[in-house]
Amino acid sequence: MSRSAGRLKHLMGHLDRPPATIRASPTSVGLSTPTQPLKLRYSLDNNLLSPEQRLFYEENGFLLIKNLVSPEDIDKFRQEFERICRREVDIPGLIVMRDVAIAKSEFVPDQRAVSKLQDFQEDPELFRFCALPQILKYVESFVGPNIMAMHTMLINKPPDAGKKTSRHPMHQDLHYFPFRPADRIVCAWTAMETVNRQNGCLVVLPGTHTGTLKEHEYPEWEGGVNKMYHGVRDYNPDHPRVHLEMERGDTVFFHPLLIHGSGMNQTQGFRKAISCHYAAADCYYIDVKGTTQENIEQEVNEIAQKKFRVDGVTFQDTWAFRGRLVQGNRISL
Ligand SMILES: O=C(O)CCC(=O)C(=O)O
Repeated sequence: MSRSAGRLKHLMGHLDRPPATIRASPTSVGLSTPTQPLKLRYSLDNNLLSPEQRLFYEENGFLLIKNLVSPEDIDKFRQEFERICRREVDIPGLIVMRDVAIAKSEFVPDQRAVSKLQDFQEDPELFRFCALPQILKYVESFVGPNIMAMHTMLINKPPDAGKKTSRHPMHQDLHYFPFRPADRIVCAWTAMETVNRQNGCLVVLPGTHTGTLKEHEYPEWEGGVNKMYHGVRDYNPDHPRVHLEMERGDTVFFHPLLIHGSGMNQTQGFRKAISCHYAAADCYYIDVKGTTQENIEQEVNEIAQKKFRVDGVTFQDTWAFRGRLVQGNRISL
């Protein structure tokens, strides 16, 4: 441990009651070098994160942990995904999405037709990911001890069919969430195989989690855009980017305001990742009327109306319906 990190560790013994102020030194990766006193506002102390890791998350809005999920578990998640694609199981509430470039092609009952599974909270095998103790321990460092799994996805980024539709536009996940506070929400995203720039790894804009929620809309892409893939309307294109190249089992935790997306899959393989968004169980729902989130609220409500065939399902209802407690007590979500 560096001297400054040792000093920080000592100081952190006094943090987390009222937010404290410390002067931080640069982290080892040098993505951001604060010169101002830094408030530890984005992470909590549960004796897991080192001072360097805490500072890194505070400054950059993400934290990559190598080798967190075992190859055995990843294989099981992959097998379950394949069973779903072959339609051997029917999971209530599961949304199976297809890439725009292949959605209208002849139906192929295997993974080639599926670009993403959403809302697998009722699939006991896939949902095991959300409750893995080694993941929850990190999640607790960001959201606290009472944890809800709110949003689940298995992303199967297909080889790009030449229209660049396999890209995911730069966005902030908070755009999709009608609950707050943002700082008590975190995503865990685990690579299910090697992900790199060739197959479309995640790309993040470090430090953007300290900004506000921006306006999102469908990007005007010539080849089309996948459903629900809203992008940030304007962000600084010159902001430094970090491509998160990861190995199978590596997991990145990131803040819901962090601007991120993923590139085109230029390989012939399907790039797989599994993710869950967690929130503190005492987060509260907000009304998004009159905010930049109205467009996503409307889209989600239309989908919910078609799916459940009942009027009056609210944006908040759709989240309350899929949220599951994974640790501690269920409070307000
Ligand atoms: O896995 C990816 O390609 C990006 C996923 C993502 O950012 C999302 O679905 O919000």
